Amino acid sequence: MHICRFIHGGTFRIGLIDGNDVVDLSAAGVPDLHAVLGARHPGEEIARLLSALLPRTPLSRVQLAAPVDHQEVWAAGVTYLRSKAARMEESEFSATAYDRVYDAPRPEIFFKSVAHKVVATGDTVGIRSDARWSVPEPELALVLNSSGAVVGCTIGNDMSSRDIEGENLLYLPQAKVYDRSCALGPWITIGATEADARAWTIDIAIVRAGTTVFQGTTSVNNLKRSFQELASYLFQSQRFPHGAVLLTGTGIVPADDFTLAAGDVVQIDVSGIGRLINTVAVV
Ligand code: DO4
Ligand code: MG
Repeated sequence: MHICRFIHGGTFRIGLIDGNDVVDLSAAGVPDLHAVLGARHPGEEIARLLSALLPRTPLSRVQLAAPVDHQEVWAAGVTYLRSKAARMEESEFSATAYDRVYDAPRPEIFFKSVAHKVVATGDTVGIRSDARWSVPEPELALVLNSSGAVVGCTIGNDMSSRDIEGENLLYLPQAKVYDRSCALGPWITIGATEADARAWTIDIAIVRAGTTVFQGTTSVNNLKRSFQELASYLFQSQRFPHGAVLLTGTGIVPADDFTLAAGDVVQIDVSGIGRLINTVAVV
């Protein structure tokens, strides 16, 4: 089951993807994502809402919005071996830190975005004008309720400036947080267990002027830490009344000579969810 945010008549609405249609749950009084995802049983709450006849619009005619409204977006890092190896290559200076955090009990978790800055599918992701080496990071994103339980999953792109991050670990917030550096979408998939999600694949293709210049694939099962382990560190000594979104880290890193350019199209597929697609612009 997929829950989306979409724009209709200039307002943001909550919808349910039903085949080729979007059913407008906001017509039944749903004000925001938390009203559905914060319910004790989101699936049952949706079934209850669907007992009324609600307006539907073909998905092809709907403008999807990023599937966050009041949630902060956080991100875990160095959770796949490929990410650890890439960071250690990128910076001799920080190699030990990446090596240590991969095996440490406490994961790396950093703040990524406030909700209103998150880019939706179809919109533009950014590369910094002062970065020389920019990459997308295709990641499974966990949607957590206010108790820290996983209630859904979406696709995330943790856009990153590798030269800035590699120069000094203390520059990580600048490498990770800037305009259009976080994309989420196309919607939130609910009802999958962690075991279901671990059978999913994550694929990325980067297309430049009609030619695929990078392709990569990984399995969610290569994620070293459990979903609950990551969520519990995020929720340690911190409350999220509307829940939160947590990117789980990347398992795909392009070769060191690759950098994104304006106009590139980044397409990320997660087999159990769908496709997140964005065009790159310099910000
Ligand atoms: O510490 C660097 C960031 C790691 C990251 O974002 C990832 O592994 O996905
Ligand atoms: Mg990342």
